[in-house]
This record gives sequence, C-alpha cells and structure tokens, in this order.
Amino acid sequence: MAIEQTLVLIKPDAIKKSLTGHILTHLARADLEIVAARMVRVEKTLAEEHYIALKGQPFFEELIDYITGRLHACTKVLALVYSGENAIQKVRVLCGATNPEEADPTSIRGAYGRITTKGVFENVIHASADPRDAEREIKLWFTPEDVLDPIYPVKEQVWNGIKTRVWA
Ligand code: IDP
Ligand code: MG
Repeated sequence: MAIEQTLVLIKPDAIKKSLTGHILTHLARADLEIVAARMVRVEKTLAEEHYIALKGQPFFEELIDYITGRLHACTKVLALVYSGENAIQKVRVLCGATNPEEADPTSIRGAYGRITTKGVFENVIHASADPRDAEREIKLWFTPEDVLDPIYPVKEQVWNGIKTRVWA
C-alpha cells in the first residue's frame, strides 16, 4: 500500500485543556511518523477555506469561532502531518465519530470531546477524511519547506532572487 499523509489539527479546546500530550500519545498507537508540526494562529480566512465544504451549514459561524479560538480565548491550534501506510483511515479511526457523544468512548473524541449546551461539537481534533481532503488541507496549512518528505509534487520558485519550494 502507498504511503499517505494526513492533516491533524489539535483544536483550541484541546490546547486550552492541556490535552495535547494525551492526544499525541493516543495517536502514537497508529504507528505513523510525524513529518510536520506547527503552532498556528488561525485567521478567519484560513478557517473558512479549511471548512469551505461546510459553508451554509447552520453551525458554520460557530465552527469558525471554534477553530479560530474565539470560543475558548485560545487563538492557536497545533497542526501536524502524519505519514505512513493507510495514515488517513488509521488516524480517523483513532479520532472516533464527529459527534463526541456518538464516538467510541475509547477514541480521542469519545474520551475528550463534549457537546456544549449551545450545540457546538467540541471534539478536540481534526483529521483529514479522505485522500482528496488530505492533499487540499496539507497544501493549505503547510508549505513544502515545512514537510519532511512531502508526497505531493513540489517546484522551485524564485522571488526577489530568493529560491523557495512551493506546491507544484
Ligand atoms: P469531521 O471533523 O469528523 O471530518 P465534518 O463533518 O467535516 O466532521 O465537520 C467538521 C467539524 O464541524 C466537526 O469536527 C465539528 O467540530 C463541526 N460539526 C460537524 N457537524 C456538526 C453539527 O451537527 N453540529 C455542530 N458542529 C458540527
Ligand atoms: Mg471533515
């Protein structure tokens, strides 16, 4: 099976509750490699682009407030790329269902997530759903310079005499 890469976001609720270490320990069960990691202050434009497929959903505005950290007064997420065989599916299984109340209690979302009385799914982690999403999301959150051994094509760009590597 081919190597896959998948985007993981440790969401602001998890950062605020100091759950990062627990979640990374849980993800270690997937036996994958971390090939990129970055603390990101999530601007509204990035949040809206990331969740573009959900635009029009009744919970969209709240979702943007959640991922940008407005709900938790914690405006940062930890973005990671995990790499390995079947990485996308392996990470999704460890995360559990989107709705933390329906997630297997031993999954990350089952153990650490909650639904607020306002109906926000505070589910502590994002993981790419399929290969198309993974490619789109990794390219959105990272440059090729940030990713060790990127699996998507890269080209060199010269700007003001400085060479950088960008997604092809
Ligand atoms: P996923 O994160 O499991 O891939 P998506 O359907 O892509 O699920 O939704 C993205 C995020 O939007 C979820 O992780 C959750 O935070 C939020 N969300 C999805 N569905 C609902 C809902 O019905 N109510 C409130 N929030 C939701
Ligand atoms: Mg999704």
